[in-house]
Amino acid sequence: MPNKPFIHYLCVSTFIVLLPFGLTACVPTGDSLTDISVAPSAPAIFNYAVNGSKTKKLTFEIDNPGASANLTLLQGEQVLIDNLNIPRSGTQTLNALVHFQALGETRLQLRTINSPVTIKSLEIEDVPHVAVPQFKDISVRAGLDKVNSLKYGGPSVADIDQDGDYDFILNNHNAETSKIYWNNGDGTVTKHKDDLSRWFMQDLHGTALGDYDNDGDLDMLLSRGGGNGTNPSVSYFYRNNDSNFVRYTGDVGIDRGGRGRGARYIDMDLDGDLDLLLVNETGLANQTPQHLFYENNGQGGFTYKSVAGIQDVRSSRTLVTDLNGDNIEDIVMYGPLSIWQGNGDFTYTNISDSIPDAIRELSSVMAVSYTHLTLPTTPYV
Ligand SMILES: [Ca+2]
Ligand SMILES: [Ca+2]
Ligand SMILES: [Ca+2]
Ligand SMILES: [Ca+2]
Repeated sequence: MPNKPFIHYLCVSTFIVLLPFGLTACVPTGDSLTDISVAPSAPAIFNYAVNGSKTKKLTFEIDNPGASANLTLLQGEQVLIDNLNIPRSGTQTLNALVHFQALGETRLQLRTINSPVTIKSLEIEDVPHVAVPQFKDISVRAGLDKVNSLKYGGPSVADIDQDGDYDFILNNHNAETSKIYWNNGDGTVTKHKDDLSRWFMQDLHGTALGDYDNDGDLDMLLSRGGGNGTNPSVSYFYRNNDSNFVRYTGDVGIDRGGRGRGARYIDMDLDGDLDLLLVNETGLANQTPQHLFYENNGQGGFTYKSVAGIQDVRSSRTLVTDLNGDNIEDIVMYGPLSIWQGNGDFTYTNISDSIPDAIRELSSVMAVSYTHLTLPTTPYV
């Protein structure tokens, strides 16, 4: 017997403008809603009675007139869905699991950014057998700065000081420097005490950690942006000297600038040392190559290498993984999506034709992950 909670809602913009004339645009239909208009300046607010299980599956049929949009669902101040990516224009179906804190009447709010959207239907179903992981923000208690700065890329997480726990580099883009935090092993961290001012510079992007000289410690690459394409910058390379990072950029042969976004250490020629891929955004003049490859010369330095094909891809996000299990790293470039199979000799073969059409048509892809799925013999939903 499906749950049939009582639902009623109103659209804020409609409320303000049309309340004297009635709320004819928003028609509740039991546990499904239809024709909800949400605009960046006009969220939709509605009451919802949480009955049955606290965990629900929400299925949105969304019409997006823009190129892309993002949808957020809030229960009071609590975020239930954070920037659900609506990746293309037109009508599409997306779903999400949410966990309500309590049963009973509550007020929900839908927000959108980048484009107004119309939710043609929203179906809400009980999923009592699924547990949604719950997280609590302990950043300040743990010793992390909460800074109001744009971010780029996720943090770099590794045991930098080799004491058995993960340390963190948190990337900030503009108003704050990127920061290293040492894990104290007791649920707290300590901010790197050395001269952070040398990293207090603007237009920072992603970081990467890898042991480029095979001496047992992790060395760091810090990507720098290119002033929106006007000022291509050379990424900074830091060698790890007993957990002190010393900048060696030019000394190790990294000498070409770009509109830096991220870096990846990959042994691209299978000779046992880590080579470098510096991923850049497209420059204003569409310069080529867009991405920079450096071969590790095995003697503490890098040598620039031209890698035909992949170096000119107009994407600036990267996933490195071994897609075909041959122990050679492959590269997924995305936004737009293309897939490059590593050949182990510093060449990459474009195998993008293997992408299903439904995925190839997506635009504004913001994240890609890879996992090995073993499907159960008895399907469950
Ligand atoms: Ca550590
Ligand atoms: Ca090292
Ligand atoms: Ca190598
Ligand atoms: Ca491979």
